[in-house]
Amino acid sequence: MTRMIHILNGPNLNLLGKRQPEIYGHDTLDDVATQCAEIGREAGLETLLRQSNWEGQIVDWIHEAREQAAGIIINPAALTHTSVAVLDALNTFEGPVIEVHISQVHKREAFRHHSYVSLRADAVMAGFGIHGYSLAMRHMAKLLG
Ligand code: CA2
Repeated sequence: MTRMIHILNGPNLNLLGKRQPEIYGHDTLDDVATQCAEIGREAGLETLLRQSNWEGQIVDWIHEAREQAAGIIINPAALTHTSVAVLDALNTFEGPVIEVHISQVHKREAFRHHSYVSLRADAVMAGFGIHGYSLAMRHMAKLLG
């Protein structure tokens, strides 16, 4: 059976490629989905990419991943820095979790330097642009063997 990777994206990431290209680049979330699916195919992994502006929806999708996914790649966006609820949900997931940030958050405002999600993440990518998702997929394939 093909193993499934859920790629979850938080608030405002629907605007990727449409606003602030100087920070987040020109590629869209659809481009991310295409690239991750391609890497997944090579590695025998299926991918499902989702985005929501709602914290509770992200929590519900993490619960869904408990039943359906072998691993989670998550860019929680601003929820990274605020959400104990997302952290608590991730703590109930048993497989590998990789946190991705498109921008180099440690070069930005101080409030972006702390991540609740990093308390659970097995690996963290920051500052690789959307390539960070591809790198996370490759690392996920390695972790899952
Ligand atoms: O660098 C990242 O990936 C972030 O997770 C992006 C979040 C930010 O709050 C985090 O500190 C770092 C913001 C997502 C907003 O996405 C946009 C994309 C394009 C245009 C406007 C917003």
